[in-house]
Amino acid sequence: MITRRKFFSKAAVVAGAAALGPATRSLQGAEPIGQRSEYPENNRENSQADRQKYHPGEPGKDYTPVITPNGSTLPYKVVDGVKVFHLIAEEVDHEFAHGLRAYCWGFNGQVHGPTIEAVEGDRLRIYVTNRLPENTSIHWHGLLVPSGMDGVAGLSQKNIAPGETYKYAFQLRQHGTYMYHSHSDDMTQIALGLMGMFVIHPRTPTGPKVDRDFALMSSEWRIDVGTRRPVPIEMTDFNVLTFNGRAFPGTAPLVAKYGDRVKIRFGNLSPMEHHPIHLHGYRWKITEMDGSQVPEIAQQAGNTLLVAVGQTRAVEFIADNPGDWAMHCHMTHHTMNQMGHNAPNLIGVRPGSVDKRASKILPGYMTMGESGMADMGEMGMPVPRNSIPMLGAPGKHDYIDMGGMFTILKVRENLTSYDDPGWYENPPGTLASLATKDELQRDLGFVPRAHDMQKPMNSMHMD
Ligand SMILES: [Cu+2]
Repeated sequence: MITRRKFFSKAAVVAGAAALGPATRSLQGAEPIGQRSEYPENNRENSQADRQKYHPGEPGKDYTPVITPNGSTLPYKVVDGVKVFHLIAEEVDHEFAHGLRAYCWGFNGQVHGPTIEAVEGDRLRIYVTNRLPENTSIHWHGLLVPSGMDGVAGLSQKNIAPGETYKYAFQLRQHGTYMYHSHSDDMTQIALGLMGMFVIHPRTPTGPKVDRDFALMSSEWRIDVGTRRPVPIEMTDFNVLTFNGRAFPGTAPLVAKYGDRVKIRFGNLSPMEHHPIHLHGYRWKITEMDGSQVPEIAQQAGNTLLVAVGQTRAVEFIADNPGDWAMHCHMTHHTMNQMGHNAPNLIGVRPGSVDKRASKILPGYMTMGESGMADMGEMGMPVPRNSIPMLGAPGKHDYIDMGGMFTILKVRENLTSYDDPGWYENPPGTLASLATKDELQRDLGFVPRAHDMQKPMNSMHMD
């Protein structure tokens, strides 16, 4: 980065050169004063050697591309050594999971926008076209850019009016996991989905190479049952929770080969809530916080990681435990689909003849939830059009009564591709099963039945 002091000293040298005349040929190639470069803070690095050093990073050669499950990576082209991207903010008819669509705001036909991926040192020009009915602007969340490129409408730049295209130009001076999002009418535009991930790979990678590199952005929405427009003024009662704009069972699994080094980058741009993301079957290490690398000695191990609104985190682990592993926000209401929260509590209630009597005036009436709420999705009750109340998914062993911010890590031996390998085949002896009478007699000394549990474990003699 060229500091103010360096800029002035350079200006002084060039001014001096003009006064000295042809004696100072060594300054040829320096930017003439008054002619501003698109990359003013990097003029000094625009030499031939630096252009070589910072050639536009290439996927597969300079980095292992990130996988955005249910999403994509924004394509680019190189013009005179600069990577050129184009984002189009527009309305998108988006599917959250089969059975629920809504008119959201996204980029390039997607919710959320495609992941922008580049390499530290790359020079970027990002064009942003506004096809929304109101002003917008884009903030590069966490990126070290000149103030006028920071995208806060009114503060850093003029609004991008409907129909206009703005140009952002900056050089990437860092690496790590970042995000981009609207910074104009933020409450509305973020609630409707105008955001995406921004991944910058290191120019000179250190540490072990990652085999599978996933990016997941968390968000939350309020979509009233039967409607098709997220409610931007919601503050507390969100009913659709998503990874990359999809609610389970609409989330694509994360597939890894046994032995792969897996990296998962989390970003959270939910309007209001933080999400503790929990992975089953593994212990990961936290390698990045808000894009900054955590030194190896300081990398905390764990299995649940709070990703607050506005934060990014990255974790790494070796996929050494084959199976189908749940990964989800651990707030239980964040793994439900469009559940209302104003229903009466009927757990333990015996409906008696209520159903029969009520159905005379409300055909099809059925008291629900008196033994818990797990069955509601599976029963396939008729639901209002365009809604997924309590939707889960058929699993290998039973119905999976999960939804929302939930996905599955699938780790397999002998994979030939990273396509969804289907359900995990449990090796013999590694699947929870119905206990036999012999086993119960041997280990508990009795066979428990539903209504006579007189002998709980804590009354047994442990000798
Ligand atoms: Cu959550």
